[in-house]
Amino acid sequence: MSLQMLESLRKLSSEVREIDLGSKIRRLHVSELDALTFSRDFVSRNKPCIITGALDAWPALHLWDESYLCSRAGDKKVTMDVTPDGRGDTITDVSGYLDPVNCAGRLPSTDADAADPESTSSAHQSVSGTPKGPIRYFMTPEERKSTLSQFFTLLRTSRHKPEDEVAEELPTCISSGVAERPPQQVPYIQHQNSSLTEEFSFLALDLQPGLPAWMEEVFGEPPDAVNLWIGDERSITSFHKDHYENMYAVLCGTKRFTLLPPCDVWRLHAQQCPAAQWVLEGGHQQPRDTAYLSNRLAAAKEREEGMQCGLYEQEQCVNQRSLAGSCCTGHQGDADTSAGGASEGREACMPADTTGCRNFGEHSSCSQSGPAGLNGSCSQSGPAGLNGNSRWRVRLKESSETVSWCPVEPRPRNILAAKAHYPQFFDPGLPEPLIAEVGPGELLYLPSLWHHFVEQETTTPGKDYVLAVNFWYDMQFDSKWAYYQLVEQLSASLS
Ligand SMILES: O=C(O)CCC(=O)C(=O)O
Repeated sequence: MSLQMLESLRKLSSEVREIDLGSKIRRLHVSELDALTFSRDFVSRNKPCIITGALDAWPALHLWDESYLCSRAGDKKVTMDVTPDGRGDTITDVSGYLDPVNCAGRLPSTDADAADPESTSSAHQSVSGTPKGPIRYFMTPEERKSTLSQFFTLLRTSRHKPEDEVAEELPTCISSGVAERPPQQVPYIQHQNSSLTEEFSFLALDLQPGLPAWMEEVFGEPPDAVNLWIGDERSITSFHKDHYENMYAVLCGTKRFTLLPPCDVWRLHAQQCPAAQWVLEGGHQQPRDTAYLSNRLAAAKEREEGMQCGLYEQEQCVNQRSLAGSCCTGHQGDADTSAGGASEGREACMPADTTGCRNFGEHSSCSQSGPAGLNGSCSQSGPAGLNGNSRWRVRLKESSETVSWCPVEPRPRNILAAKAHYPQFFDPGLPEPLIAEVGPGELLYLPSLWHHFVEQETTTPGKDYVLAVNFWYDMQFDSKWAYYQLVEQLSASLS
């Protein structure tokens, strides 16, 4: 049955391309469109296009740069999302951030037989008796309030890649042979609560006269949300879909959208993962100025002079106890195949006390791993910590929260492993994703339910950031939606 189903889904994906979508996204000038043509040729057919010339009258297109934006924003605090790797809202192998000794047997989603095709973390594999596979959480970014000027400072200083520049100077924890490095931070303004109208309303006039009036006619009402996006090439948005019709305007730099139509949902190998959030613990809550790196280097040297590795390890373990505890706060809804191991772990590490719970106050079952965390057996914390003041940690969300998300990277580092893991995505007999490269002044119509993976490049001379604004309009829940749900259910039953 499932082979037959797979064949039918393959046919569906191919036919949709042959009948209507083709393999290229059409680019057309706004003057070629009106309500009727846009609705007939694109929206009703759930078909993307790139529109040129629609933003020509926006003052933002010419005015917006770092100094203008910062002077308009002044001291106002806005939300920036920060991650260690530029990946917010994505399935991440966090094994490098967990303590392998204390977490052994208690990890929520370990699959020892499956190498994560994107994982760069291998430190945990070297510790005998500990899980050898990736540990996947759906990670959301840390949300930090800062001024826009602090955001730009962090965007720039964090490009210094402390691990490259400072690594040679850093102390190495001998027992693991793994150098502890300062935590990398990648900031991205990407808050999606209609951030432009909620947090950046002082910029709204710069978007006048807005999108062509006929667009609202087509979508039936004003946009539900207008969002501002500011980042650089380090920030990547993983494959997902939205229940919105999306008009995505790029103002500076280039955005590359890798797109799959809704009927291809079965090719994305969605996985259910526990949900967690990145938290940068200690020291670096506020963006630093350029003195930050040199101060940190000096601190590292000072530390190196007086440091006993054992003490250092112990300090890490104190921090890691609550993380180990987090492995055993109930993921009752965890659909991962390792759930059995995780539940054993839950029993095995019930709290002796709750001293490790300071970041997990909301979880009554939150625990620490007991004396093991203090006995020096803790070997390393992966790329998280340098000096005991600052390290990325994984904070679990509500105890039962799991998220279904697509793990596929369209251009993976390890293509062979990726093909083995995600054969439906990389199947050479199936159509390739469509690519939309959207440059300054261009507007992408991204139809509802299309899966999109978004990268960006700082291609505008003199601007080392990418600026964009998007408009989300409510989608119509019509018969296309009902068909889509059928495909999604078939896809879920395939896996
Ligand atoms: O620009 C990005 O990074 C992501 C955009 C996106 O996912 C969206 O507009 O729905």
